[in-house]
Amino acid sequence: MPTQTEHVREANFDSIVGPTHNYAGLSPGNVASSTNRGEVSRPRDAALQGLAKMRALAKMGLLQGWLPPHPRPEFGVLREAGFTGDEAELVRTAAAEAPHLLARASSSSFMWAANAATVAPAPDTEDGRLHLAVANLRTMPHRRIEAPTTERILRRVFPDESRIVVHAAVEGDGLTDEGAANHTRLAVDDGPGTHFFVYGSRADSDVRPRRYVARQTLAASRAVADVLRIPESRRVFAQQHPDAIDAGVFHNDVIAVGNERVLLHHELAFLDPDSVLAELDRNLDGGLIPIRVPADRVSAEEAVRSYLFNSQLVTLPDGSMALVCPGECRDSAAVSAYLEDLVGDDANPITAVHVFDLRQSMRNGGGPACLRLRVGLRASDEEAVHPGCLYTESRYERLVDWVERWYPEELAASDLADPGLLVAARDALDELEGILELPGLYDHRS
Ligand code: SUG
Repeated sequence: MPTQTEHVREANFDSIVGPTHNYAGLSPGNVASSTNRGEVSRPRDAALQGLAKMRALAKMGLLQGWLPPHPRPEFGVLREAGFTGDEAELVRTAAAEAPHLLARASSSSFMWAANAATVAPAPDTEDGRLHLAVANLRTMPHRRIEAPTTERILRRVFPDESRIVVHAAVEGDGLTDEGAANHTRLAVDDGPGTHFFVYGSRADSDVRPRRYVARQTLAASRAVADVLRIPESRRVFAQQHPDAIDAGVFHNDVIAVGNERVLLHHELAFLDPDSVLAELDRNLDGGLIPIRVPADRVSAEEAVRSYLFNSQLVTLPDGSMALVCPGECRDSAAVSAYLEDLVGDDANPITAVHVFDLRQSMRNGGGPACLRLRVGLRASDEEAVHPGCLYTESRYERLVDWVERWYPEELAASDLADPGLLVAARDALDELEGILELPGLYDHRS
């Protein structure tokens, strides 16, 4: 059996959706984003749906946190493109002359916290500290602007460098990294973690998708593993199946989800599933519980439509596991039938399914798992987290009230040029600094 290490409890940090959540169709290869391009969004519902999920998981006895939204629009995007003037003028001229740039600068895509960083809990790392590597998100122009703000936020949420280290995003040719969406920590009980990295392409191979872009490279996954100080022997790398990417699986977390020793995955998830699963099993000293979902039960297209694999797989306080699914899974006859069999099967520890309405996020290709960053904490690390970013019922109520007062009910693309939205978004964030006890967080706004 693997050696025992200190107990790691998983916390889920969900990002609070921003008031400019909208559907701009900015992510080719993400079917929902392209399909819903130009639709009117509902930012208030989006934020409340996210908060309701956080509350429900906290009530299940899980450790829950939240991350503050990024300020939007990101005026730097407009200034770099040559637009000038005060903020109201910037948005007005950008809306008239380059609406795609205004959409890029206004996106709430930081809300998918699984893409914020990759995380290695302290007992897994060479220096015994918890490490977070901010993702560079270089592939998509509207997402690559997130890294500096994500870094600033994470440094405030995890301020104690003696225990928790936040690293800037990796940089370099060919290093395109999407964070924890392509990473899974597996472990047998309190044994050491195995870090499983999934990439879409590698420089020395022509095997890559034909229709869409592969967002993560092997070189980036390796660089992230180095930054996180994960021992070589505890890293496993696997290539995503290019046909999956071409079916709309732009991140591994759209086709596989793992927790402890369980890896629930679609048969099309990996290019060479047999060798990947064998290597993971060896790394876990024979303890891996692989659950393979065959395409004749759930097709790759149905997996993308329902986001079955973008469920959160969590360990409940009694040691059993639950799957936290989006409502779209219930709407799918194939997925519902599969889930019923999964829960009824004693060969795996999954005993419950919880369903959430996350429609606003789902319409941009983000399910329950996208909305959260998993951070494995020892008891001593928990004390090192900024308390204002850990769930309490009273702070939850203040956040709901805050969203209800500040967030627009509906948002169309043309509304992004409204100076009233700018002012409201700014005032809202000023108030949020107080609620989360993060004074000065937004002082650096561009
Ligand atoms: O990067 N959608 C995000 C969804 C990210 C989901 N995250 C994980 N799978 N972990 C993306 O494609 C759409 C924005 C728009 O079209 O307006 C967007 O960015």
